[in-house]
Amino acid sequence: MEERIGRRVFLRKAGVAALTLSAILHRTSENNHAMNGSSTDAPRESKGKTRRIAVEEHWMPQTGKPPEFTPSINPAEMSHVLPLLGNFELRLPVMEESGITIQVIAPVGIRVPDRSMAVAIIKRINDTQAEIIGKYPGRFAGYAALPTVDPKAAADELERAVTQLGFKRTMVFGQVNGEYFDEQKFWPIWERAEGLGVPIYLHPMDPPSWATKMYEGHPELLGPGWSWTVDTANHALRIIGAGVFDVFPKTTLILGHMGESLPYLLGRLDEGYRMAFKTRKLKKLFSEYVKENIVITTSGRYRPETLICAISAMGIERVLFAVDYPFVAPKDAVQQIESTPISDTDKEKIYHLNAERRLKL
Ligand code: GRE
Ligand code: ZN
Repeated sequence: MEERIGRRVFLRKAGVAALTLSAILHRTSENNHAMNGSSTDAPRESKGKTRRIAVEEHWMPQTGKPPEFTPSINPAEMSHVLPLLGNFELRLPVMEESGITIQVIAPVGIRVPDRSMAVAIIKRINDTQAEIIGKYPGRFAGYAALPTVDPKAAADELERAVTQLGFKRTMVFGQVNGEYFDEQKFWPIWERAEGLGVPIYLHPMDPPSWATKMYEGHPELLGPGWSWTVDTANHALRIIGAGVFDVFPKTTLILGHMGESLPYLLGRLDEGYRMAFKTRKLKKLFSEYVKENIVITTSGRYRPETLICAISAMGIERVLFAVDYPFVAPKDAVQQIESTPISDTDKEKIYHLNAERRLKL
């Protein structure tokens, strides 16, 4: 209820935001242009023809205060995107502009470390997300948020979200209180996800405070560019190394940001594992788990050569389109795919066919 009132007030205030929307997006494109030297024109020729399903898109309940989800990001740097997180009226025309049919959404950075509050907060967020999705038929689908700090309750909330709210997938935001999901205490989540047949999207977030020692004196390495990638890739490798996919072989892990660089490392990971152990305890090679239990998405800003590597390493069936809205502008994300020399058939797989199958859309 509070959220609904909050959103209405926010929408009224968004009259101002609407005026600045094109300035906001223009600025985002300009930044991208400066960084990549890529063209920012939307690819008009394929607009309207291809279904485009973007699978790592964010929203945030409007609390009236700036989100505190990550101390590694300067809120001032994010001031042009943060107002977009809670506003669904503004995002529809932006989706339209880039031919994005459906956004699969998750609340950004939801990791509640306090066990006594987590279940109630997460349930409310999932219910609010279901309400939002219900308001815009056919335009949004959702990931279940989970109170990961309480694994048994998280498994139950996953089941509730899948069976009652229709979220046939979940997104979790990294370690909680310094504990990673390879640990046996979290296995009820893997077990339930496998039983329900739903994939788990492992989204980056800040590493635990003890891990930031290795970035000491280098705040420029914190956040999406590096420390999140390192933490998430390491987390995925811990999950493989712990044998989670041997015990729950039907689970699918989704990694954003081009697989958090794992597709680049396949041969090296197998070689390292061979050198580290005389006798292997895993049933398969690391590269086999990556290619059989992981699918990746194009969220974030990358170059065409990165996408080519990802497709070559993972196979075209395991690469899904994502924008990471509002942190990336949809037209830049589409441009990223359009400027990659791949066939139209492959683009169809990336834009929607793979997502329809993997995310049960
Ligand atoms: C993300 O969701 O991946 C993200 C954020 C904040 C900043 C950058 C970013 O949540 O990629
Ligand atoms: Zn994201």
